[in-house]
Amino acid sequence: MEKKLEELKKQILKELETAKDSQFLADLKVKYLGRKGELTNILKEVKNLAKEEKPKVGKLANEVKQELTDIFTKTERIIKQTKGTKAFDATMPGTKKKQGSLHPLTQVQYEVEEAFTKLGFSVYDGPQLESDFYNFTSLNIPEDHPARDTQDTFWLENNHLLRTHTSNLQVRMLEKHGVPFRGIFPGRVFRYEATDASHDHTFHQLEGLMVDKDINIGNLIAVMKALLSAVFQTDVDVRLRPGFFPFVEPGFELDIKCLVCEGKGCSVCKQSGWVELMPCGMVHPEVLKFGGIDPNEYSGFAFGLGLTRLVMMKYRIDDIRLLQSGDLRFLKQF
Ligand code: FA5
Repeated sequence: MEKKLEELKKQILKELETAKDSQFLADLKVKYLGRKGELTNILKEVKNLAKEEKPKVGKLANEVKQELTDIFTKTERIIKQTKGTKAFDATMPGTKKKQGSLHPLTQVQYEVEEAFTKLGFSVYDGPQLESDFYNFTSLNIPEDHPARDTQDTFWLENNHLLRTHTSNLQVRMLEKHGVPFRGIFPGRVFRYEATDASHDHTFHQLEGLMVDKDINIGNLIAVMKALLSAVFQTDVDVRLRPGFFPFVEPGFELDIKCLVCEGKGCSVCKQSGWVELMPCGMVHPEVLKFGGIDPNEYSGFAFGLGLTRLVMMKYRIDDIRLLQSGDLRFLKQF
């Protein structure tokens, strides 16, 4: 009987370890210590033992009962104290606080940066508040050139402005780093224009510039393709057509088939089925000269990716204004 008592005690203690709530504990108590409980039954058998065994076993049985009753009481108290809070278990993995997420623009910017870093490009930053010289003149857009009209912006009193494109960094980079040069410069740009589904007054571009000996259009197209497959991870329809920018010669417009409507026509692509994504071209000799580079020795390509438009295409966002709205219902989807 002593052995039986020891085994029963072990079993009860084991089951007590799993007790998480008062109801479970109460049921366990009835099962073992109740009127018809297993321990109570053993206690009842003591009276049938031989006379010389009775005192020893009876004492042990009462001790076990008392010990278990105390443990039940203690466990009940712990359960009540930790009610509503989880018992601390140092072996459990830590809990994570719900955090925000990166803005979709930042996510795509990082993807593009990674793709270009693999191609040997470095990532640079530069001023958003710019001089007339770097934003226009050094890009072969002198005062009174009609190309200025296509990029009206917010002017300050000292002939400075909020940059209209990331091309403002082309000459700055050549001046600072010289050649050979391979870099991208993502950032915010500003234009004084009416907004619609695909135009905002503040948006993001990502400029690319590569200048070295013997750079040609083949290099430019290879880099464009690498970029698009890194971002979309699948083939997308693009078209290349001639485009005019005073700082490239020849110049191209790279359009992407609108992924919001699959090319059928919508407000994002202005019913055309195509979205202007990435103008590009071979750097104009005048720009190289402004950067202190000899155009007879060096050539290069540049592109100005509309990063915000790229995000719209990637996530099929049908209104550009959502991206800067700060609306959490929109942002929580990314
Ligand atoms: C430029 O800004 C040139 N600096 C691009 C360039 C760089 C050409 C290097 C050649 C060599 P554009 O104004 O077209 O070009 O703008 C470039 C891209 O920015 C557009 O294709 C479009 O994707 C995006 N974009 C232009 N205006 C807006 C706008 N208001 N809202 C959102 N995206 C815009």
